[in-house]
Amino acid sequence: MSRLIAISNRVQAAQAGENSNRGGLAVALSAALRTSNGIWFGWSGEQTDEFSGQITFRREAGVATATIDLEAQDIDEYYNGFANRTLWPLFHYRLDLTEIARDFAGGYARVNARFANTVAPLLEPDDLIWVHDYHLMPLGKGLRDRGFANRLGFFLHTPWPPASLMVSLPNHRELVASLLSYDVIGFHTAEWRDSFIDYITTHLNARIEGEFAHLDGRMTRLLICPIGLDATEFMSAQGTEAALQAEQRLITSAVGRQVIVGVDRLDYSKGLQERFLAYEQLLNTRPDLREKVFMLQIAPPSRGDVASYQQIRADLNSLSGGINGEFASIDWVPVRYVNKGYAREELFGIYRASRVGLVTPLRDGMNLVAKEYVAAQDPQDPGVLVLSRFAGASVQLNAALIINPHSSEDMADAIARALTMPLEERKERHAAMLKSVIEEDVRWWSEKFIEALSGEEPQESRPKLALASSKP
Ligand code: GDG
Repeated sequence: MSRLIAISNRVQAAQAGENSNRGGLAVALSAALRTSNGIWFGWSGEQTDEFSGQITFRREAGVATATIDLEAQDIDEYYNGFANRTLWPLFHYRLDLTEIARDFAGGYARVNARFANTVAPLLEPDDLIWVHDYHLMPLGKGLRDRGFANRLGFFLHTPWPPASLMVSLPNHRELVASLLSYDVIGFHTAEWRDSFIDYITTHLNARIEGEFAHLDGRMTRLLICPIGLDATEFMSAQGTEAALQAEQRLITSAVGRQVIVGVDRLDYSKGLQERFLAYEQLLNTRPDLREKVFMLQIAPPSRGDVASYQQIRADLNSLSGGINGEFASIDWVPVRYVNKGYAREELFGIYRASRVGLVTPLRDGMNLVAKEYVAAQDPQDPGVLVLSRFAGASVQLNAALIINPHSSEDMADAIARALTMPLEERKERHAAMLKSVIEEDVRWWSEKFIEALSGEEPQESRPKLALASSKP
């Protein structure tokens, strides 16, 4: 069996059942790495005065990790710069927030080269190499240029933007062409994959045959592979002290009111302002619901070094204050807005105590919170998921109430409908979604990707490939 080498911006090995803030990705990759005796390589999250390429080897949760420290300039230009101020907004269709700067592009190229140089001595010819996310798109080409012929895979956790937005990146052709050095590229949904195909056929003259893209004699499989939840691990929170306590605490403090919950990293892609405005719309148009519901928004801050994140924090403080100022009474606070994180078991209890789960991103590669909300419900008395049509999760969780997050009216109507939905309909919708959450879980996802990375071809493309290879 080949060894798996996972490479991502940050390294976060984790054990199933471990009570931490690390999500399913860390647990699934760790499991695959343990089985294959692999290594997880990436940035330690630490800063060093001068980059030395020195690798720190550890064993965390039974996984071999290899990490490097980065210089302040790397962190500024690569991580806070090109990754989080250029690519993240661009890939979430926010051209208005996309900052184009040569320093950023330079830092991105430099750090990707540093990753390639430092990981290279660890690689053996049979290793399967799986690179994660927009931070490391050129890494595959970097390894090819250094002579590696290994199977190389890349998984994009975000959406792929329309070609008309992608071209606003000065080096777009070079960057996207570099992705075709990988043998497999994974996307959450057909929409993101098709958007990628549109770009590479229009701007690179790539050719598509079945699931494969062909360019300059290389071929890359474009795989739709939606990430799942570590459902077994997450659902094992049921009945634990921490989950029960959190559930009970929320129910007691609700004094008979229905809870509408949102849990999101504080990020402009998650549509939080729009969600608050929709809730305000609900309170305005449905006075009968006032004092009968409240919204709990958990939003741990992220990427606080980036100005647009400071801005969204200020906007939400002001929106939640405004709504509470307008509607609160002496014993009712309509919005509970909490800027801190909770342990996963507590989150389970919080989801379970909530009648409505609001997941309303403006754009989201997948969105695992939607799957967590479904997994935490009592199947005999489940809550209702209100889900944005612009989240990748809406493909699998199409039994949710699917909304347009740009319309306050649409969202307010869906929340009102969720609050009054009859038990039978709630159970039916929930059962359909739970099936997908359990069957297409994070292990299913990593196995599907690794199978493709190992070179197993899709059934339907075999005859086509045979034909192609018989041509002179
Ligand atoms: C990217 C893509 C894609 C949040 N608050 C707390 C907490 N969280 C956890 C959630 C969930 C995770 O963070 C967030 O995952 P998402 O999938 O919603 O979003 P991103 O962080 O933007 O992730 C996304 C994902 O990659 C995987 O491919 O789905 O589309 O943007 O697990 O529960 N966890 C804890 N306390 C909190 O307060 N413990």
